[in-house]
Amino acid sequence: AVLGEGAVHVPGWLGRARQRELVEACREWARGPVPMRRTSLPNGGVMSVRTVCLGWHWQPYRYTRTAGDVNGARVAPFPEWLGELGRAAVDEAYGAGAGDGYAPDTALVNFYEGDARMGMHQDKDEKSRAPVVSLSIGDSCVFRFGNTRTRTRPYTDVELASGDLFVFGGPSRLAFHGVPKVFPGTADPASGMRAGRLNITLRETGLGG
Ligand code: MD5
Ligand code: FE
Repeated sequence: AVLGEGAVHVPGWLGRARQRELVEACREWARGPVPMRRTSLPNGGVMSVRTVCLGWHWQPYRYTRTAGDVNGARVAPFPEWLGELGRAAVDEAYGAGAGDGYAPDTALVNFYEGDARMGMHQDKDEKSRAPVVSLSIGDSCVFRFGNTRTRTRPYTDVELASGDLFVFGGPSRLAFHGVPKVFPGTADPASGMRAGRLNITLRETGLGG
């Protein structure tokens, strides 16, 4: 389904075996070298979502190679197979060949447990305007897809379920968006998730090196 120019939702794109592989990989990444943690914000707040990064470490509001706000360690490398998955995702959303040249160099893995949510925001810390590939596993959620001007209406609420792919490119790349609600206990155990929601985003930082 196309929600806006460049915003394409592909329900059930990841098969269950692929979901389980990704969950297993995320479990490993969550252990380190930089452990998955709630990100502290400059205003003193703490995000309810837990995050671990690959390739580049996101901290509000920049990308670094080391996690100065966690334990100072260098983040785990971004694996080549995840780049391949990203190119396949862009092909799926935009058509064969569209993923050629897509070269994500960072992944943000978000884990939503309990009442974890994500407020409306824009992803604008990347210098590249290449698409963001979003993969959801585990509990279903309400994803709020907004507009590029304000964090309020108009927006469209979509339910994202385990295995869903969403690609945000073109004008939608800078749309406000958030996750106002996760539905606990909706994860299919065959996804590899016992509880909670996992979201993996692939991005190009545009930082090079
Ligand atoms: C999530 N993560 O479900 C979402 C999926 C984040 C974040 O928002 O920043 O970690 S990514 C959704 C996204 C990315 C880029 C643009 C747009 C949505 N968009 O224009 O709507 O944990
Ligand atoms: Fe975001």
